[in-house]
Amino acid sequence: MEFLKSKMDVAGYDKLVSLGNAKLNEFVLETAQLCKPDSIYLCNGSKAEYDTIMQEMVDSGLATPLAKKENSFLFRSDPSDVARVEKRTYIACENEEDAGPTNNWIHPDELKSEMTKLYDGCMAGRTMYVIPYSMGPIGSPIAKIGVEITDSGYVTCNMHIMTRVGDKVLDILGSDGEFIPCLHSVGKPLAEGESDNGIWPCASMDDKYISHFTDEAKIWSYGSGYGGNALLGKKCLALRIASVMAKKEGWMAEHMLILRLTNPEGRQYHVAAAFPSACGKTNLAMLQSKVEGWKVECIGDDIAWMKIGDDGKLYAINPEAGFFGVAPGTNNATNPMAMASCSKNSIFTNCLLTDDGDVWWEDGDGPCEHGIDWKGNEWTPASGEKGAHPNARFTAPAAQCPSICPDWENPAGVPIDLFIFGGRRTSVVPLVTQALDWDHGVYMGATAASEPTAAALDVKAQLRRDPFAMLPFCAYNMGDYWLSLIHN
Ligand code: O2Y
Ligand code: MN
Repeated sequence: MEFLKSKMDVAGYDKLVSLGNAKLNEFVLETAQLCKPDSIYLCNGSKAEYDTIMQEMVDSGLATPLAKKENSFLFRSDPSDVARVEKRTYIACENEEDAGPTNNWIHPDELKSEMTKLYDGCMAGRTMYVIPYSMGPIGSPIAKIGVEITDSGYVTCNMHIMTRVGDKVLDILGSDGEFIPCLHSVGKPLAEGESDNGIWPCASMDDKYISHFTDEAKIWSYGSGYGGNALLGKKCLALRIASVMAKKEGWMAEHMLILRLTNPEGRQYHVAAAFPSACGKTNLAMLQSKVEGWKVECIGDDIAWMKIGDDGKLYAINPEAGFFGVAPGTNNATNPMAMASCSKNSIFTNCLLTDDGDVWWEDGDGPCEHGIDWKGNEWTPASGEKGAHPNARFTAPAAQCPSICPDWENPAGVPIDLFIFGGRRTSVVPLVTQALDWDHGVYMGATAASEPTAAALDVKAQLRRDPFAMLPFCAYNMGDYWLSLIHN
């Protein structure tokens, strides 16, 4: 660490030294030596920190403050960097068989050698943020700690909302605690005196990598600043890396919303539901009951970690702290809870900016006559183009959802009573079918198919099988996944 201090400005140096976590210090030191940032900043998770990083992005033209929404900001990404890219998403492990037929396998040595060349000097001119974060309530026996190192202020602010960041996580980590190392760079080093000038930094498609080293539980992402490619706690850690850990440790990491139903007699039921990306999980999770006397409360809208408790029941937690929801189609009729969740303290990406300083998107609340579209061009309904990108997003704190369940942060989780497997189908299959028994339910989940959405850039098929909505996220052999679910 002495080496770093002598070479660059390291905010948080004393904290790192006093913590004395050798694995963390090595991760920071090795990354700094490889990526060569101008400075290093250890995140403490405070509001002041969020405000400072956001203000820097406002000053540099990357973020636009919204006059109509308290403490909320709009970002426009590069038009090539608007969603997850599955063809650039890799599972690297020693044996190809472990990744199975549904993953994009590569040998770890080959991937490391390709990516190390790209990482060399990639953070020049930038700050390297070190983000200690917890997936799951801090200290929960089901929670996991990650440390994301990134050169993106946008990623850092989004991680503040989507995960639990900062000093409390370091306290739990201590000098010998385990964490999942996550390295991210936008892949756009700056020359001396150069700045982004308000332009979203990223690399070309062929240089984008979202890589998961599943044997050693670590993540390397390069070249994209967007969503699931860059906020590494979400799809990369909480689904792909966690799916492999869960298999080894005897629990489950699933692409599922969690909700609580309470009947008129006060009996609670907990539902976990798996639908592919952008197929309505957020809307179902935030449902409001129209049936007299029944109540619906939201626990999570995207990911469930589940473990069998001492009483033999399956308990689920939502490992996330926020929502990264699809904006188009969300409005006060389809999902008033989501609209309230993102009414303040939120980040919007690739939405249209209205003339009065609000955000707008297709199939939102009412029309828009004039604004600046997601590409930064003047827009009217006659433009013939979308005002917001179909995968435009809001990042909002889960605690702001009016229907959030009082137990959403319960470290013990909630007992699951039933599963739903669904997808986007406009024809052929019945709207709802009930499985005859457990094995029939496994068969239905394993064979579910869905139409493509804007959540993944490169998925164009008319219809694709998406077993348990985990096709892009199960980082081990899908055959083993199915077998583990069959009654025995
Ligand atoms: O990278 C993106 O565009 C978002 S990916 C995402 C975000 C929130 C919830 N689910 C997903 C997904 O792809 O399943
Ligand atoms: Mn999802």
